Amino acid sequence: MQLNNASLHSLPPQVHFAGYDRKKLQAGIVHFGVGNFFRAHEAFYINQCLSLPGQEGWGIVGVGLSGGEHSEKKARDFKKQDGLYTLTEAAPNGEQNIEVIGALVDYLLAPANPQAVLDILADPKTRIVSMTLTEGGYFIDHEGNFTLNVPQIQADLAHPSTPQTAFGYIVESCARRRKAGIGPYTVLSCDNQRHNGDVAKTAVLSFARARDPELAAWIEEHVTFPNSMVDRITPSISKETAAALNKASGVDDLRPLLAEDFTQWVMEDRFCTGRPAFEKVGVQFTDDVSPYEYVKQRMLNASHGLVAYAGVLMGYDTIDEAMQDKLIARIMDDFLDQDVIPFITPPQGMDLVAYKNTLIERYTNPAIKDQLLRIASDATSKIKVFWTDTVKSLLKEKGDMARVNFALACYLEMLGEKDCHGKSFQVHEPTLSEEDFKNARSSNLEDGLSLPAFDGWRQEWDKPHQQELIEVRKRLRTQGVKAAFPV
Ligand code: CS2
Repeated sequence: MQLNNASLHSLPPQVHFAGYDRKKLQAGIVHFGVGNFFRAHEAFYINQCLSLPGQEGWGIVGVGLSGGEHSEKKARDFKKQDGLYTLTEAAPNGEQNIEVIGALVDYLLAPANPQAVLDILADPKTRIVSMTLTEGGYFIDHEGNFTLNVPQIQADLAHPSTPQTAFGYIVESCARRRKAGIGPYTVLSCDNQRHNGDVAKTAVLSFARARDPELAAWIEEHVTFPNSMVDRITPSISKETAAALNKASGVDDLRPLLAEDFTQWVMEDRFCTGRPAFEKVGVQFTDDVSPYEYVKQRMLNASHGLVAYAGVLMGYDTIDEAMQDKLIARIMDDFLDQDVIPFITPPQGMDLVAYKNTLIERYTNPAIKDQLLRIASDATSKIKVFWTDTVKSLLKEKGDMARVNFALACYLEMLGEKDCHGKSFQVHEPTLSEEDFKNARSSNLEDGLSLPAFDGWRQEWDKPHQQELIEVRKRLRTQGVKAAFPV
């Protein structure tokens, strides 16, 4: 059965829909970056809100920023299905729940129609602009400054009415709202960034200042940028997985989605023009998200990276498979126990060892089979965000760098795109230059130290510590991955 508004009322019994009237929905949120994570996380929460009374105004218009065949196909698929898709939530114990998500009321491909995107952003009914742009998508350097000197940003400054970036769109739409006397909207970042709202604010205000300081002042005064911590493991979907999901649901979904049953969203309650009833659907509010971010990024995302870099080199494909390897399971455990947990203060009442055990359960969830290459993608940007504080703490406290060096050495070796069995794979590293790849692959191991992933602690990084990393790499290259694991 095809999935669309008409078939919503005759879904197979194993497929659930919250049962609200989609005809009554209005767009109140515009979202940049409609990837799997957004569809399994924000859209999942909004879907639940929409079934509550008085929430019809919070439908989401998705915006795709990049063009090309892949994006056009995605837009066509969403259109065919009236924005609907199935989300299979899979628990580690094998239980599954299949839910139709109806939060996406429209999807716009920005390069094809920038005016339509600006129109919806400038519409008074739009009260939240959210985004998942990825860790590297904010043009922020390691000192926390926005980089104006990149082609897309320069293009957006030169041609404000045909932007290419989320920041170009936000600032131009704020200019239009201000001119028309329409109030602001809230900018809600949903990326894995430390203080993602502050990062988004820096990006938007820096861009706005370069364009028009008065407009920047208006944005600073009126627009709010709540920080939030987001969490839900959402793997990529291969053709085979899609077919299996559709077989189980009995629906011919063109974009079926799979996620773990665990989900978390913690945010600051700073919405300048109202918000959905998030508190009724499991979102936690707090005055300070930092302890939640620290725990999530330094424990989950960093250990995810560690397992992924080592696992890819050892020839594993998925994280549940890698976690079966005793060396990997042990280093993940030791890394969290010894290199992370002692240096972080958890939110009140949170037990970090219990959190670690939940991570192990989540990684080994056999239904998810999260791809190591997905986790390892854009590792350069992720290391900057997820590892810098851990490395700095260890350097400061003269801690044991063995496990961190092992992870970083694996990252550098991974850029050689060959596993220990000689099998090739492809990394996705949007921010690395050819020169960077050359340095990572160089037989002079010192060249690898220049990679931007390490910029966050370069100042504190003394020669003996650099040499330690080089030694691990030597072992990796001469004796293989297994021999390079710290004892
Ligand atoms: C992963 C995340 O890609 C990565 O680096 O660690 O996508 C992770 O799955 C999510 O942050 C979980 O919330």
